[in-house]
Amino acid sequence: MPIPTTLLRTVTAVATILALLIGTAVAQGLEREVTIRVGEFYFQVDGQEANAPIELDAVMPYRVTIVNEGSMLHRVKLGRGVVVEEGVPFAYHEILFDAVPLRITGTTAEGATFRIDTTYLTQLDLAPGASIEIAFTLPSTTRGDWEIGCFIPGHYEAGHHAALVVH
Ligand SMILES: [Cu+2]
Repeated sequence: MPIPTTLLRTVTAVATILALLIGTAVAQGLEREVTIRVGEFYFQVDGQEANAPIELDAVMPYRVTIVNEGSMLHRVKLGRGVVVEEGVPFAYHEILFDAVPLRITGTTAEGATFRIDTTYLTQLDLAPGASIEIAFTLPSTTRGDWEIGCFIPGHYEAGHHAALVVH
């Protein structure tokens, strides 16, 4: 017996509405967006104090935008265990974005755009006005205490670092 046309139309309409609802949920709910503003000498998420701990959840897709709104070059690293060379903080022993798939897109201070796909990121050099967006999902093994810091000579010592906690 053929399926009545009206029933078929109803089924199709319901399927279309479901597809639209699912599409909206994916677009709205999946990637969490966080903006970290950088300047002299702070990292700041909207609604938080400068250099307040930045909190992220593992196993959640993120799009983190890091913007240099200051007037100096900043060299941003995410990791833990500060390496000090000849009395100067130089880098982190352990790197947060090690073996983590990353999609990095950005705009240089001159307005040029770029995209890099990688699984390893040691540092971001951000000229004044530059903005970089990193899309990633941290694995559960990264849960714990980390740090975001700037390693332009003198900046880390001036307090240019903040705790970063992965839950
Ligand atoms: Cu800095």
